[in-house]
Amino acid sequence: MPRIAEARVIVTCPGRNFVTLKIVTDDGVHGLGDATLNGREMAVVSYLNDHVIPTLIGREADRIEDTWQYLYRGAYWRRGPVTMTAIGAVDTALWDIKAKAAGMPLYQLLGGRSRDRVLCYGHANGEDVAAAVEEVGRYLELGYKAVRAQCGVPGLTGTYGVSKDRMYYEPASSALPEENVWSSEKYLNSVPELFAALREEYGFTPHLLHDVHHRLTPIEAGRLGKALEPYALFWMEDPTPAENQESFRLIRSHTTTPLAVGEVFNTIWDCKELIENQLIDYIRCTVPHAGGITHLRQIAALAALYQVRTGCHGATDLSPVSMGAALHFDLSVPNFGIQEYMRHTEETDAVFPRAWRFEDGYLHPGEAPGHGVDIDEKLAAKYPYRPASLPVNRLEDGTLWNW
Ligand code: CS2
Ligand code: MG
Repeated sequence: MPRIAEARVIVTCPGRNFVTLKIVTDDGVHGLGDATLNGREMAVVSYLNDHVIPTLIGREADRIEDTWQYLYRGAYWRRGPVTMTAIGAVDTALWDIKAKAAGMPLYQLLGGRSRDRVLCYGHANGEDVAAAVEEVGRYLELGYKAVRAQCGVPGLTGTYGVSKDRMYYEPASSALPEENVWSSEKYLNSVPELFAALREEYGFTPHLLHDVHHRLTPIEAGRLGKALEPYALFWMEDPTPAENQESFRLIRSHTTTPLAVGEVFNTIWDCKELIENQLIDYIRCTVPHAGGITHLRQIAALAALYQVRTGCHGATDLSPVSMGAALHFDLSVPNFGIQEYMRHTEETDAVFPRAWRFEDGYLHPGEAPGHGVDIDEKLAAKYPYRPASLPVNRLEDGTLWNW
């Protein structure tokens, strides 16, 4: 019965911050979990070091479910992004260890593959419609079958999802939050134009997606969804802040554009109402922030009852370890929909050697035992932590808004 001999947190910043939990068993097998929570990295580090790691040492490494219950129920203070990210990291590392000990790629332990490869979407953006259309074309040339498109809003200096660096979008930059200016009125007028131009240029074969990033009111979201219907989006993401889940009834009653929500959720309880009332089409929770593989599988099982499919968040603030774990989940889960895929920088790829690969618009987790992602600790040590915050948003009159 292997026991946990060592667990430690590795913080590295090869271009952006990543927090990785490494667990080692007394028979020398190690597993990794991603514990990165963008802009709140050190809170998770402290939670792991102060409250989780001391309880792990000496535990049986193969009791994944019991460890999950111990960390969730046993904490008394349940849920929340910091706690659930820490639990997610432990869970991922333990699944990695179990699969390595079995000599199998993780997806085999999750029931084997339900498909041959994992459809993914990339991020294209541009300062205006013409630039965004061109950029989507570049993604299609790279082989992507699905592309998320965002473009600048006339009259606003910069907005979510639009970056000067076409290859790597990174919203968390300055140590203190940057302030952006937002106008839903200006935005609402510009988005349908973008998708009309994209369908005109590329036809209806490529899947197109769009992220509203929590900014609209329910009735505005209904209006946007309706305006986008002729362009047959794969999904419209996070149209409103989803704390008010009841409001999705109103959005739904106005549009058949599919809805995707969940990147800021951390447990099945956040998803339950939206899923059970069939108010969304895709659930976007992901491995590190929703309590790991163990909990994400429960969310997917609930979603499957209602024809809701998965669409795991995969922004650059999720490390290659997360992506590895997500791809094993994606390959195995029956109700998979799509996987978000944003490229990491070369520095990040060098710190995290990996088995997963991109090919012709699809991802594959590879056949290495475990989740197939490791960390080069020597290289990681060369990139010390740099404080970085996500921006905040204000309306043109100065009112604080959702970023
Ligand atoms: C996003 C993210 O990928 C997405 O859909 O909404 O870029 C999100 O802004 C970041 O993960 C925040 O850390
Ligand atoms: Mg999003």
